[in-house]
Amino acid sequence: MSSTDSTPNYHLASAHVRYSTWSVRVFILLNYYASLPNAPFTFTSTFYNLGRDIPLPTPSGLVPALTVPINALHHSSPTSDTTGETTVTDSLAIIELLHELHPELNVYPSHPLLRAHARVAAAEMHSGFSMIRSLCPGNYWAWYPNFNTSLSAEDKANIAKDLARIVKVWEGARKLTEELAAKGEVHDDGWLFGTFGAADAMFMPVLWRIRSYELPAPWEERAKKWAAKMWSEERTSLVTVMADELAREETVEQKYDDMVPGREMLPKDWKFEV
Ligand SMILES: N[C@@H](CCC(=O)N[C@@H](CS)C(=O)NCC(=O)O)C(=O)O
Repeated sequence: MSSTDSTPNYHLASAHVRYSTWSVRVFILLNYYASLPNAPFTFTSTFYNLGRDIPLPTPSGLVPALTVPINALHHSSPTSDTTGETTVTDSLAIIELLHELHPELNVYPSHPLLRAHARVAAAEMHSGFSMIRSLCPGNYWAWYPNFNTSLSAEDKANIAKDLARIVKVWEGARKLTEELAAKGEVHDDGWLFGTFGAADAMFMPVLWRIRSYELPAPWEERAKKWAAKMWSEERTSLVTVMADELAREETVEQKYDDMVPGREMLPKDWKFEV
């Protein structure tokens, strides 16, 4: 990472990402961009133990929360008072702010059609898929190989409905991006909307849940290819994102580990087969 005196430094208040589906969205984006050559910002983080570190020291009492220097917000139109810093909460609001602060990163794509669909995808993830979220709590080193057999028929049907829509969103994103790339209108690195951005980060937690809980996703080819990329690329892989937590026993919360019966540990070398 390279930085200069004018490179802004942000601070992320986060839960340990192994249990926090909201925090990981922001953490993965910050991590990805801060590791780029000529990264436009640096960041530090404080990780809290949910349920133990109460109250969380953020305006909403929730994490994630990102603290940014006020002069970074005013970079294009300085006002009289740009001293100090401010804290922004809510994962989607933080992602929108990163897009505004660093348009060159394409947190949302620069192509208007792709950008519209990337925003829909991020927003749909933010407010939707309630069955998977409530029945499959985030616990990303965990593996529940027999989870499906323990579900009621009703829960299975509800999860199947969420999975069908999720795969359609991923497949649709990749198809549209490929079509625009074939016409030379966008650059495509294989992420949902071409370059790594908001939609990839927003969907990372449900992708992990599909793996952890062995959920029967009705895979389509492009969606599966994206999942495999997300899972195995160095900067977005589970092992990279949680390297620190893997080594630190104090990040484990028994309460969350015991929430769903039948827990085993995810084999670290597991990969999506495409
Ligand atoms: N809509 C918010 C939700 C944030 C949220 O609910 N965060 C949880 C952690 S994942 C939290 O801070 N819980 C506080 C606690 O459990 O004490 C977002 O997207 O940031």
